[in-house]
Order: sequence, then C-alpha cells, then structure tokens
Amino acid sequence: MSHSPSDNPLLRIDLNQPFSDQKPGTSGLRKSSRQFQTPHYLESFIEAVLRVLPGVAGGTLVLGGDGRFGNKEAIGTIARMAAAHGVARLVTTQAGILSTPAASHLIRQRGAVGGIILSASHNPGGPEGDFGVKVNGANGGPAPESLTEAIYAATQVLDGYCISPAVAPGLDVIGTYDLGPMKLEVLDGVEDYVALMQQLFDFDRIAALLRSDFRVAFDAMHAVTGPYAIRVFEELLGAPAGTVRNGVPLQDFGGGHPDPNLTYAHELADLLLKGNAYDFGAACDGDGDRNMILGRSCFVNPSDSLAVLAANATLAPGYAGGLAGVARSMPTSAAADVVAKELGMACFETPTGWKFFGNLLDAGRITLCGEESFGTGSNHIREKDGLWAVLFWLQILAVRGCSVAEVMAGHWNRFGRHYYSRHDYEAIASQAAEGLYRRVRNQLPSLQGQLLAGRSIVTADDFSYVDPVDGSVSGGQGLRLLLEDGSRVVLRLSGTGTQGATLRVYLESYVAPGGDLNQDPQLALADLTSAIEGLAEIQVRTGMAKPTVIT
Ligand code: VG1
Ligand code: CO
Repeated sequence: MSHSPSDNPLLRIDLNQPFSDQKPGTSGLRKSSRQFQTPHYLESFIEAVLRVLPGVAGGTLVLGGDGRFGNKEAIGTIARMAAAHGVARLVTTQAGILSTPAASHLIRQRGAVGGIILSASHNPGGPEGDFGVKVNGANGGPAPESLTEAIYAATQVLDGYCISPAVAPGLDVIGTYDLGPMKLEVLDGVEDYVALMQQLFDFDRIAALLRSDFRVAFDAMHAVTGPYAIRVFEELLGAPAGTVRNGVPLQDFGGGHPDPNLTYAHELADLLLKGNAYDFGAACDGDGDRNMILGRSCFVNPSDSLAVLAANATLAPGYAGGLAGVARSMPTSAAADVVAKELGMACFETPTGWKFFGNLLDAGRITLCGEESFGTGSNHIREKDGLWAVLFWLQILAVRGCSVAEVMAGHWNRFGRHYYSRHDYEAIASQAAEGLYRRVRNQLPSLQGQLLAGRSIVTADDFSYVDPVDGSVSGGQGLRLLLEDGSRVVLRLSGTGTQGATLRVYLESYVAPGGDLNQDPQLALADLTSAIEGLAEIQVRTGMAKPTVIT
C-alpha cells in the first residue's frame, strides 16, 4: 500500500478472494449482522471505500453510527484502518452515537472529505438483525452513483487490506487522542446538530407552544434520535419529562423495527389516532433521517408533509426568504408539484434515494426535498432529517396556532388532495419478485393507451433520470403507469431489504379543490389497487394475500 506514510506501522492482511456481494443498494451496503461478522467482511468494504474516496490521505473523515449491534466494534476497526490509510483526523462521537443528519452536518462543518455512517437505517438491529455502512462524500450527502460504482468495482478486485496494529481508544470520554499518526477526536454528537436547528427555527416560539396545553409525544424507537430529542424537546424547549419515549438507544432497538410508519410505530399511532391525550406525535427511524408526523386523529402522509412544509416554509426563520425550488422522488405524490406551481417555483422529480437530491441542492436549484418514505430535508445538510421535519411542523403549528388536522384541511382546500398509499410486500422469494417485475416491464409498450381502472394509460415506462446538473443518466428506476386523470401506479423493487425481495406498489389519485377531500385513502384508491393486482398478478406470484405494510 504505497500511499501509507512510512512512519505509520501497519498490518497488511491478505484475502484469498474478494467478497462478491458488496454492492451498495439504495442507501449503502446493507447485510445481516451475521454476514458483517464474517472475518474480513467489514474490512474489505472499508478498504474499498478508503481507496476510492478522494482526499482520504491527509484529510478529515467523520465516523459514527446509530448505536446498533456492532457499532462500537466497527468504529474501532475503521479507526485503525483510517490510520493505516493516512487519514489526518478522524472525527467520531461519544459511544459512537451519530445520527445520519448530524453526520452530514459534521462533514460539512469540518470540511471533511466524507463520512462513514454505520447504520442499516430502518432495518432491525441486533445479532439476528441487520448492519450497514453508508458512505457520504465531501458535500455531506450520500455517495453519488459514480462513487458507489467505483467502490463496488474496488471490492471486486480486492486482494487485501491495511490496518494499524495500534489499539483504538474507547469512545466514552470526549477528547482528542493519537492513533498512530492520526488524530482521533471524540466529541458530543448532539451539540453541533442542535446548534444548527436553533439557527433554522424559533425555539422561543416553539417552547411557548410546548409549555401551553399542547401535548407532544415523540417516539425515538430505541434508536439514535433519543439523545437528540431529549436535548431538544425536554431540555431546550421545556416539554415535560417523558415527552420522548424509548429515548435510550439500544443495540437491538428493544427488539423493534425502527421504521416510523403506522405498522412499526403502532404504539405512537394508537396514542394519536385512537386516544385524545396528545395533540402532536412524531417518530424517527434507526439513524434519525426519517420522520412520521401525526396530529390528533390525523396521520400526515409524507408526500403531503413535504407539500405542507413547502407551502408554509417562510414561517420558519431559516426559510423566511423563500425557497429556490423543491424536489421529490418519483414515487412521491405530486402534492409538492402543485404547491410549487402555485408559488411559481421549480419542481424536480428524481429517482428514489437521497443521493439524487445532492446535485440540485449543491447547485442551489432547490431548498426543500422529500420522499414518500417518511424522508424530508433541505439545503441545511445533504441528508434527510427526521428531527428537523418535526421542528418544522412545530414551528408551523406555533405560528399558525392551529391543529395538524386544520393545517391539512386548509392545505387540501387550497391545493387539492393527492390520495396516496404505498403497499409493501416484504421478503418475497427473489425469483418470484423478479419474475413479476420483469413480466410487467416487458408488457409496458403494449399498455400504453390501454385502460387501467377505467382510465386510459397515457404513459407506461421504466423511469429514467437525467441529472439536470451533471447530465448523468440513471435508468431502471421504477415502472410507471400514468393515467389520463393524473392518477398513477408505480412498481419498484426495494434496494434496502436483506431478506428475499420487497415489492413496493405506489398508488396515487388527485382530487381538485371542491371535490370529495375527506375519503379514506384506501377506499379512494381501491379501484387502482385491484386493477394493478390483476395486471401484475401480485397475489398469485408472491403467494401473499395482502401487503406486509400499508402506508
Ligand atoms: C427505501 C425508501 C427510499 C429511501 C431508502 C433509504 O429504499 O423507499 O425512499 O431513500 O429506503 O432510507 P428502498 O430501495 O427500500 O425503497 V434510510 O432511512 O436508509 O436512510
Ligand atoms: Co434512515
């Protein structure tokens, strides 16, 4: 390894053959914890990252994770590898706890060459759960496809890796340590992030709301946002102790599934949707980049959440000057498009995955962006940001002085309503899922002009994206059936699952102001649901009578 300084003793470990399965998916490399415990497995992927990421030798790198099983040990290993690769300064956090948005902020603030985030996001953790490695670039955002492809190519030809024999320090005490010639800085992973939130939102105003009889329940799902949420809601904003539930990060997330949706965060959902003790509820996922927003008897679907933030953005000090534009991922409903049109700003449609927003944010073409999968964010960092979205909602409610349900009703009355649902069929046999998907894709040319649920299909294609900033093309991003009345059905195979395949079916139909805005979404979409069931033969081919998760 010629790029390691000669005064830096290192071990060179030879591999008999490279691992063949280290292809990053929608959001990094995600595998079972067991797989990651295979000797040299983590090290191989990290070696590829350290070889490919520009500026590693002599640069600063940020490292942390969501606290899941394997987090601390992996930090020790990666620190020793970073030292062997000539990293000048490695910035990590107490106990290795660092949310994905906080990592993005640290990378930017420190001028780091990138970051490594140890998380499988919303996938369960623990010895029987999943582990993951996300790689971010110097802008603080997920590695673009060009970088992940280069990392993957490097894993395919790897014959060994380098690691420092020095012992990595513990992560309990804040301070700066020497690890070989590298400086290893252990800091409080919460502080800088919270300071950024205080710049964007009016904490006094939100505190006044939380000290009134407005009751908030926040569910950290035993994942990374606990320490952040306790600092923000209970310590700084004065919400009563106990506002943050499941606030201690656990290695296995308490056996739960840290995915903030109506199925996996059902305890919180029941509190808000069935009880009346709370006015506002929110939850974040394993690594803190997603959010679910609930009001009393009111679930805010994430596509609508993005639209509401866009329509009300100027109520937050950080966005008082207005927005440059908005972007949403392709399967996300067009609710934000309608707001953008009405407010006269640009709106972009990108493939699924936050990495596709990076260029638009860096170029200043958009300020807000979001995905239907409970991800919302802005140009303050280059990741989606769960707590940021929660604070944004509280800011809007504090200024407008109304309930979540009133915000939604007002929004639909003005912009119309996009009835929307995602049906996930999880852990299907891979062959069955791929067969189903291939069959529909092959049918696409003949579907154009045909009827689906009584409406003509005006476009049937496999979504392909041309990045407006750098012109790069990303094809094969999801099968779209666009109908004459603006309704649509989209099919995708997940890139984040670790067991078999997950089929996602996205359903959407628009009702303009003046129409029936108060239907149950599943009923409003029932004709599309049964039409796509017939067309894609979902039940027969997956052997599943109904979806695993309906959002
Ligand atoms: C899912 C979501 C996608 C999100 C991705 C990463 O991907 O659908 O919108 O960007 O997870 O989220 P897929 O390929 O399973 O549909 V997370 O919170 O890793 O960071
Ligand atoms: Co996540």
